[in-house]
Amino acid sequence: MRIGIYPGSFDPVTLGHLDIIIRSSRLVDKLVIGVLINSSKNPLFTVQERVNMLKEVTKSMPNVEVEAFEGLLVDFADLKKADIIVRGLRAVTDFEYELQIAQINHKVNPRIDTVFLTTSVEFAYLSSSVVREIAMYNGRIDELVPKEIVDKVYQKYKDIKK
Ligand code: COD
Repeated sequence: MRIGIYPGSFDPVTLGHLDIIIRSSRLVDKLVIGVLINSSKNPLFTVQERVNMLKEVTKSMPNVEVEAFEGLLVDFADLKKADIIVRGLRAVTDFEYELQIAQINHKVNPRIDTVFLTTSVEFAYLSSSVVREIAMYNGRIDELVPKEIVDKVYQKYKDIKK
């Protein structure tokens, strides 16, 4: 069984992430989406909220699981018996950082390789931080995130401003 890990912050999940999830889930028998419990990044959504949103948008995908993780990605990949780490590439700026991380991860655990999927052009500009910034000022995000989570993002900012 070929198992892939798609790790990230997903704060929140975007249509760019979803595109990579759909495409990479076709390349493996099982895809585990690993949501980083990142204390240093001070995320907008709690890890449980990020996991729940991902579960909701992937509920029709039988070979996709969502789990939170902390610590080293390669250790989580090992725990899940994964063969590959999936990452998305948007631009050359992503490449430099991603190449270094992929090489470090391979050095730490040579059993695991990183596979890169290039972004679909319509999502090349898209990131969670762009979504957060637009939503913070009440701009439209319905073409940026899965429909199931649009209201959750607006609600989060309403709760913060209370
Ligand atoms: N189109 C295509 N791909 C996209 C798009 C888009 N529009 N937007 C994002 N992506 C891709 C990203 O390139 C990335 O591959 C993935 O989706 C997730 O993105 P983010 O931004 O949610 O997640 P990141 O990049 O913040 O995740 C970082 C990790 C959690 C993977 C990393 O911090 C990590 O592995 N941490 C654990 C500690 C560790 O092992 N570090 C490495 C050794 S130093």
